[in-house]
Amino acid sequence: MKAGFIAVVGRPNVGKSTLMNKMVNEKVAIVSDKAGTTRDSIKGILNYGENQYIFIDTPGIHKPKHLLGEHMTNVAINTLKEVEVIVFVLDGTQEISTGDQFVNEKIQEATSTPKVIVINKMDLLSDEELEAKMAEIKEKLGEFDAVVTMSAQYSMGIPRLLDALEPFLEEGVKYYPDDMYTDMPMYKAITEIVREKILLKTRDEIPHSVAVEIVNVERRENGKDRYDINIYVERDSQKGIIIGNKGKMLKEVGSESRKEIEELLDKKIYLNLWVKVKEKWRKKKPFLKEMGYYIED
Ligand SMILES: Nc1nc2c(ncn2[C@@H]2O[C@H](COP(=O)(O)OP(=O)(O)O)[C@@H](O)[C@H]2O)c(=O)[nH]1
Ligand SMILES: [Mg+2]
Repeated sequence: MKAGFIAVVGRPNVGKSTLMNKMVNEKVAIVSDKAGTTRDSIKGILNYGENQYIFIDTPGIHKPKHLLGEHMTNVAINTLKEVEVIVFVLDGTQEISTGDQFVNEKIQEATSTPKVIVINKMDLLSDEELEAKMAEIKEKLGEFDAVVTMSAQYSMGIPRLLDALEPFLEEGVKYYPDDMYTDMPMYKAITEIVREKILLKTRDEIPHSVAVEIVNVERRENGKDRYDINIYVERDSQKGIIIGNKGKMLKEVGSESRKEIEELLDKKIYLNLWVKVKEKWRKKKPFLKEMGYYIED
């Protein structure tokens, strides 16, 4: 019996959350094509044979531009200190960038922690391109304890990654019960579902400007529970976009979210969504704290 914590890090959009979800075979983290989708570190737990792998999905590491970004990069970097092994994810379709090198600098600071590199999105790469990527890694990033090629999206390379991580797990421990696949609280899972539906339907600044909060839950003995959820944006124009023409967008977000929340809770609910403007909330400490985003160092 072995177990261990595994930090999944990389720059935004390389496929970290997809990878963690596929490793644990559950939808734990939300995924979209927008950088900055993951704002907190989220654990996904896999029991495999006798062993327990605890993956920690993290926000993308990048040079922060506002308090929320600072929180996100801090969350990722702090995670590095508490793990048995680091998985550094690269998007194999893109040249190794200064963004990847910035991540590499941060993980190299955890000198004694083993590091495995994942070349993700191999579904889009030829064998020659993979070979070239290996050489580019050696040249630009240095040596790693293992290099694994994967397609998280198409579940290719999962056993390879599990095998590569196994030597770094700790003997004789287990941290979570067998039926637990995440430590994310239910209220967080619910707000993340709503945020994902919005991210999938919007673009430009809007995905980054959205925060979601449950403001009231009414339990009803003989009927559906009622959830009131606030969606915060930074400007009136963004509010208009999320509500949509005659409320169409908000209605879609509502019905898609409700279905997924009902699956999660295994019961029917009423879902009421309200869109509110909170100017520049990403720069305001008290609001970030209220939303659970801000951490003191
Ligand atoms: N083609 C391809 N796309 C992927 C793969 N893994 C992730 N993606 C896509 O890349 C985007 C970013 O994924 P996400 O997991 O949110 O990245 P994160 O920001 O690193 O957590 C999404 O649109 C995913 O569907 C992969 O193996 N192949
Ligand atoms: Mg993510």
